[in-house]
Amino acid sequence: MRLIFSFLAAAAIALPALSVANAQQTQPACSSIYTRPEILSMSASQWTLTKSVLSAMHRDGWFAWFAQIHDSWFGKIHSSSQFFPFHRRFIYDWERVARGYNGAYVQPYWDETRDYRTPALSQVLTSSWVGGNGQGSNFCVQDGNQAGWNMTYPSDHCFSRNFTNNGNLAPWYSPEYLQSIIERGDSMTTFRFHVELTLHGVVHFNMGGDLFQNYSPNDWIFMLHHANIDRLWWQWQMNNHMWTIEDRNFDNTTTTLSTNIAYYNEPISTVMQLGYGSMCHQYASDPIRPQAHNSTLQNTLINSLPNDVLSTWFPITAKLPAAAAAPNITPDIAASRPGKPIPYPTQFPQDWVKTRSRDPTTVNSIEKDARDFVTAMNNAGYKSPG
Ligand SMILES: *[C@@H]1O[C@H](CO)[C@@H](O)[C@H](O)[C@H]1NC(C)=O
Ligand SMILES: *[C@@H]1O[C@H](CO)[C@@H](O)[C@H](O)[C@H]1NC(C)=O
Ligand SMILES: *[C@@H]1O[C@H](CO)[C@@H](O)[C@H](O)[C@H]1NC(C)=O
Ligand SMILES: *[C@@H]1O[C@H](CO)[C@@H](O)[C@H](O)[C@H]1NC(C)=O
Ligand SMILES: [Cu+2]
Repeated sequence: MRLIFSFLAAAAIALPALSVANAQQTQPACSSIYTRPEILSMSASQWTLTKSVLSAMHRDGWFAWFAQIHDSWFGKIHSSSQFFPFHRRFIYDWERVARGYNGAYVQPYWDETRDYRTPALSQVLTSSWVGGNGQGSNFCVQDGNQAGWNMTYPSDHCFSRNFTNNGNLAPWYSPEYLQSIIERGDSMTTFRFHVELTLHGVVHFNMGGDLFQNYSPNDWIFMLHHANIDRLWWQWQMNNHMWTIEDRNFDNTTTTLSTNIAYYNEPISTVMQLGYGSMCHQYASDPIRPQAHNSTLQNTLINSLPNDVLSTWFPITAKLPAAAAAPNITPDIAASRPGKPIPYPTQFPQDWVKTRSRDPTTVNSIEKDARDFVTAMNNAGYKSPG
């Protein structure tokens, strides 16, 4: 009885929220939704199928095709409002082609924040999965599903990775920081810059080789990475930003929902809401629903952080009812929890920032924010379970 009652109550709350979210929806609802898994949760048979589709796509020139589009449009689809919509549409396009080879293909994502302390030790980067660092003077990748591949775009070369930090990869961004970005991103510009210039940039930069170039889709990690970036955008969208897109386009005009997606010439509105039009995918961690769900991480934050730190860095979590009840905890209580302090993330070298013509002031302020975050969390005695 209690179960039935809560189900009805939940449905009554969910319906008005859905119709508000759909006020701007012009696309038909998908008749079925498929789920993109985290790569390491794929079954052995699903991974075998995925690898064989990828080999066939490589044989038929699709890696070069996608690398060429990304390279040609690079300046327009980064550091602008195009960043999220273009890449959502682009990953969908890749997945569409792959599903033409085998309808059971779904594009997995890599939850890179899980591996943020020591990315080089990630299981994803082992020979059973996508392989690790390149070998020899040209850093040709010799293991994983792209082992020994020769790429043709922009000219013939071996498929390569050149990990930073002498092959060890420096730490990147914690799940806590991404959660903080999602909660503090009060405009598309703020949220987009934080994602683009932290986790997004550092994975490209740290991996080196093909993934570091404007033709980065040569490395299939590109698709895993951008599916994850897309998932983070969706998490933000579910926090009352379903239709938020205002941000500067590449020509410095203000973006609206009817602005076209670069290269595809389709309105941005067509990709905004998962579950409609061609966007019939959802992420295993974040099934389609009108509002964000409370996560285990949020519970950990509520139970571990003093209220001032919580409200500064996690304003949404701080407003959850449980937060009001959470007592201030002293650092030594926090220190007895499992987990470890958060390491400071990799910073981009200044010369790289200049050559990529990114605005150094913006990059520096975002990197400072990320360091201030780590300092505040560690000073509060927070131990990251990750
Ligand atoms: C890649 O190119 C190299 C050098 O041209 C060649 O020796 C090798 O056999 C090629 N590998 C594949 C898998 O085609
Ligand atoms: C590999 O990366 C290092 C910096 O991490 C750089 O100095 C070196 O030139 C790169 N090598 C190649 C072949 O790209
Ligand atoms: C873009 O437009 C805004 C608003 O008109 C203006 O403040 C800004 O300086 C422009 N930026 C560039 C790079 O032209
Ligand atoms: C999150 O949790 C709080 C209480 O713990 C609850 O009141 C709220 O409805 C939850 N939000 C969602 C979207 O589930
Ligand atoms: Cu890109």
